[in-house]
Amino acid sequence: MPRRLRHAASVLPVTIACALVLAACGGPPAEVEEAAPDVGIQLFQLPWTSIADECEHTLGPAGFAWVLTSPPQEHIVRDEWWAAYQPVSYLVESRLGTREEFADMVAACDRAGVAVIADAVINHMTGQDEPGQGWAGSAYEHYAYPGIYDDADFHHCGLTGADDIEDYRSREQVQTCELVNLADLDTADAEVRATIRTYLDDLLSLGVAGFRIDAAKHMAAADVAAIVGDLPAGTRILSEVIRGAGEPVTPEEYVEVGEVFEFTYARDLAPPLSNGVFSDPVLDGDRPLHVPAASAVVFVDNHDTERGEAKVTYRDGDAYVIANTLMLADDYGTPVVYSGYAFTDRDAGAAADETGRVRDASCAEATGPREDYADRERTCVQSWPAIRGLLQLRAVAADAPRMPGIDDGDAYGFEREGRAVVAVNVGAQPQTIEIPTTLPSGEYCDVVAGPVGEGSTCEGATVTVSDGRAVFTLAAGTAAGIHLGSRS
Ligand code: AAO
Repeated sequence: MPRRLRHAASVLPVTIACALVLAACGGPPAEVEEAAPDVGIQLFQLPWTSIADECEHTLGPAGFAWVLTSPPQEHIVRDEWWAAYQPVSYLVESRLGTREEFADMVAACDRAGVAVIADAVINHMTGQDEPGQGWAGSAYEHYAYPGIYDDADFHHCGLTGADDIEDYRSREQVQTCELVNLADLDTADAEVRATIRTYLDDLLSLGVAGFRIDAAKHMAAADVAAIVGDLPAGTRILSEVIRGAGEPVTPEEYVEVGEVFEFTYARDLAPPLSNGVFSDPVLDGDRPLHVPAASAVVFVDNHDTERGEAKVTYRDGDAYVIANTLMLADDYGTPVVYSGYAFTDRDAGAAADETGRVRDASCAEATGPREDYADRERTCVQSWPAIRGLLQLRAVAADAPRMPGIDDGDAYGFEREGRAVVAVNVGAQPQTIEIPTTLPSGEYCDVVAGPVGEGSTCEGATVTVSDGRAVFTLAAGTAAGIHLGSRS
């Protein structure tokens, strides 16, 4: 059984001396312990060479713990981004890079303290009715992948007209019919399991720390468990199981296998951003329709939802920062921040050269949020000052309890007891909100304007804590956060 990562990482004795934190430190240097990083970043359709650079220049310095890549295996040759989700073979050769580049990326990220989680597409092969050749030159037919799988390795469910899933309320359809015509592997079969396992072992040999299991819902949880069950201890398994109303296959079934992407989290996060009504999960006592915190991977959006159900994406700059503030300051689940590219066409692939290879891109000099992205321009969310500041706040918050939220008009905020306080204003007018806190009295720098430390002065507004209250004065549509290490 793979070990699950704790949602709040253990506190490490990392010390921020106040003198390093703010240029104008008053009094004796404060010592602030930080938790080991736990936050991930999904770098959607970014080449391995670029991810290697990001690990060194943005992810490691910002304190990201892990990066989720797009699928690395050979895929069909098409311009759309989703070509990556139609495997032709398990060669690590794709429009995102070669096997060698993948291995170099893992090593570079490792040096930067960033683990690599690979997106493993193991539920199916292609959805192509016509024979073809994959990116690395492998020949294939819809149900024939020479040397890998033949027709007997696939489900032909016989339950629907085209063997496609039509009714998500039927477990049998969901797990034995085809997801949008994708040839559905019979993952109950021992040889199929062994072939998939060989692929996962190969990626582990290249140094990955774990896997996102794509379309896990479409494989019985027992099948996924059998495939990943005896992987080396510590291998992370993140199952994609979209929670669907009235559906029999639930995320809870996959908790035994590892962590699960909890789609309810983003769905619950969005409405208050537009209506200002925050229902506080701490006051409510629990979080309905959420897997246990230690099993949950949470996100504001991902590559599917930014093209679908997500109410808040990079397009909504300020609201996106607010949503990420609430997520990163929260104590539920392991967050994964999302960073992709601007698009108007849902299917449009990332910018590529004339051979189809995705072009390198760097976020080292980027900032945001912005409103003026060109089509296919990278959003570079990992470089936004707010995200970097919030990673610092989260590390200082460590495993401090999340105190009950304060909902005041269009503003809302909460404390991580004695360690950090955040507040947001989703309204169209400026608003002041007071949050009870046990932080020491003093002046604090708002780190949503950017992290403090390494000689940098405070970029943000100052928040005063006195008499057990933090007083935030927030412009319309803004967020702010303070932590023990941001006191001047
Ligand atoms: C492409 C073409 C197809 C063509 C196919 C084969 O678009 O027209 O037939 O090639 O040639 C990606 C793309 C697809 C692409 C595919 C293969 O998104 O467009 O198809 O690559 O190239 C279901 C699965 C879930 C899956 C999601 C897209 O359960 O696993 O569909 N996500 C992953 C990846 C995704 C990828 C694949 C899987 C395939 O993240 O990028 O597809 O490898 C309900 C169900 C969900 C279901 C959705 C969508 O969700 O609960 O299980 O996801 O519907 O059908 C509300 C509801 C919620 C509902 C949700 C929908 O919130 O509460 O129940 O809305 O947004």
